[in-house]
Amino acid sequence: MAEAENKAAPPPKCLQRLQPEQARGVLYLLVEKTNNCRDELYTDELKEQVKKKYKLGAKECDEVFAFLTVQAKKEDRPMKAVEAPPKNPLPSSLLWIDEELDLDMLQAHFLKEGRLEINDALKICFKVGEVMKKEPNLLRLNDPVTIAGDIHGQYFDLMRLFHVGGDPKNTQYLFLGDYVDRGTFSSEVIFLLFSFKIMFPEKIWMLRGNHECRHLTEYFNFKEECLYKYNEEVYNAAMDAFDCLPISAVVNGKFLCVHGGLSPDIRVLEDIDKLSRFQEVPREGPFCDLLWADPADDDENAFDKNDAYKGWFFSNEARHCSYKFGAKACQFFLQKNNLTAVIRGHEVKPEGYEMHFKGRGDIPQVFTIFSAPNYCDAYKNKGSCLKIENNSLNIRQFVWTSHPYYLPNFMDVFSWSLPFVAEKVTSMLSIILSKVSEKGGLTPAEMKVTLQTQDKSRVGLRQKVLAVSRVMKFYRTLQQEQADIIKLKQLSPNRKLPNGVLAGGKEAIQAALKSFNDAKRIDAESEMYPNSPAVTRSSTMFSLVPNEEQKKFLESLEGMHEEDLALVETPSICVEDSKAEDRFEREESAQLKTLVGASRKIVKRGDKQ
Ligand SMILES: [Mn+2]
Repeated sequence: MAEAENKAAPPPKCLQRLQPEQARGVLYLLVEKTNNCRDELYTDELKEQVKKKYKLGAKECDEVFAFLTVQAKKEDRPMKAVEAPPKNPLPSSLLWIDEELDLDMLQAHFLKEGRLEINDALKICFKVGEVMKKEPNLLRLNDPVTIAGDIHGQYFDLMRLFHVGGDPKNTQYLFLGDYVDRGTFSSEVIFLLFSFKIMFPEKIWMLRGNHECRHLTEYFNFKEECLYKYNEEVYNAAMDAFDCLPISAVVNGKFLCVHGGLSPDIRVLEDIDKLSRFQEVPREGPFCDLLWADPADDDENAFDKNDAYKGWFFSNEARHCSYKFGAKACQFFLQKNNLTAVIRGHEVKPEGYEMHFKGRGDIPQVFTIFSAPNYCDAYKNKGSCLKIENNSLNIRQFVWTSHPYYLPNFMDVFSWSLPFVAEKVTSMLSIILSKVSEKGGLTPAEMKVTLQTQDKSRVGLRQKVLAVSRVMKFYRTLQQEQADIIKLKQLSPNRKLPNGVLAGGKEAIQAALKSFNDAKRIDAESEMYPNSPAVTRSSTMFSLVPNEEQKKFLESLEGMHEEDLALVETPSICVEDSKAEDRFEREESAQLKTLVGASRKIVKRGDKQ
């Protein structure tokens, strides 16, 4: 019905008799009388009023009402420059052409914040699962390929990534996982990427991140988003699809790509193939390590004669889970498997990327690539992607894109406004109580006396006044700092403010949001394995590899000179900041939005550039 109303455009002839002001008069009369509730526009009483006032016949009056209803809908949008999201899900007939997905249509529909029919969402999850089930644990790919790190529900930044990294219809992409949680457009991200995967199964490759599991999506906001925008069935279907994601890839036989990092239980690449991956990500073990591990910091690699395992594997305190892997472990693994470097995501970096373990030869053994700029709307970091072509590595950085606003955790406006209401209520209570208390005439001195005389009712009242005014102050801070608190809450998966921030008052709240490092410090808890006691791992070298072999490797390192290391085949590395991309938002994004309803162009499976 809404569709039909939207299309009813031509103004009725009789309206031409009315002056524009008169027509507006009718509209305002209607809006005022019906308290802006459009469903009540057609009351007989109102019709009589309008007929009389503007001297219209019954049929003419019907026409005017129909026309003005449409006008009223347009008029009641306070920000007219901001287009309203599509009211209805994208019809299946527009999404599918036979069994092919219209990717342009889908991309544009999501840009407008549109949704899918439940059945189509389920169908996409099921189909992508079927495609990925056939893939091995370790994909073997060749360049050219664009590698992207964490996306975390930042659909609008994903559009910019496509712009910087190449059109996914004719560019090979490898995604390192963490598509969902934290951001508020995770469903759009996975439905679009899944659709690309279905249409280009040999061009779009997706690995599993630690967030692609039930445990984390329940703790963070992806499940909530699914329930808000779709339903539980869709959430479960997405989880089943996640269980099918492969967990690693090798590019050119030289670059190992995973979400997290190395595991002491994986000494050769073939070990990865042996894992059973069609399940929830385990709490520990090699499968967990690939998705959770982090490279050690430089100071953690320093030589320590008291610790034989320094630089190998040790407990990952920041994650409460898995290991940190050091430069020695990494170099041993790369050498043993004839690899050049590990490429992984999993950690936000100010520049969008980081090169680790440059060591003596200045050859990085590990690259971190993070593709969610201004992570959680708070980190102010850049995003990046890594292009591998002819054994040269090209890192392209990009900045963040503005996106439509959701309150944290899909909170509704009523919950959001509670601090305002609460402040008013407590201030009223405070006034009432203090009036009563004044009548009682208690000064602090009297209070002492009263305490001694055990006048419980008066003391009780006084204490209530004090308690209420404390609560009032608390609500006032909440209300005054609302905007910043909301931002901070965005960093919090469980609607709680980080510990101690509120007690620190306005200064603490603003300081927390000032820089990358502050955001990271406040957000540290979110990087841990949630709702579960920390698992501490004792330091170790590779398991299943004779200690002799690893010790020999250490000795060989001691004897090596910088020149020897420099001889190791090294790729050329180039970093590019995409500052010239500012046109993107104005032109391309606007162009994308006009695509809905435009002529439909389908790029067929297997099409080359
Ligand atoms: Mn991660």
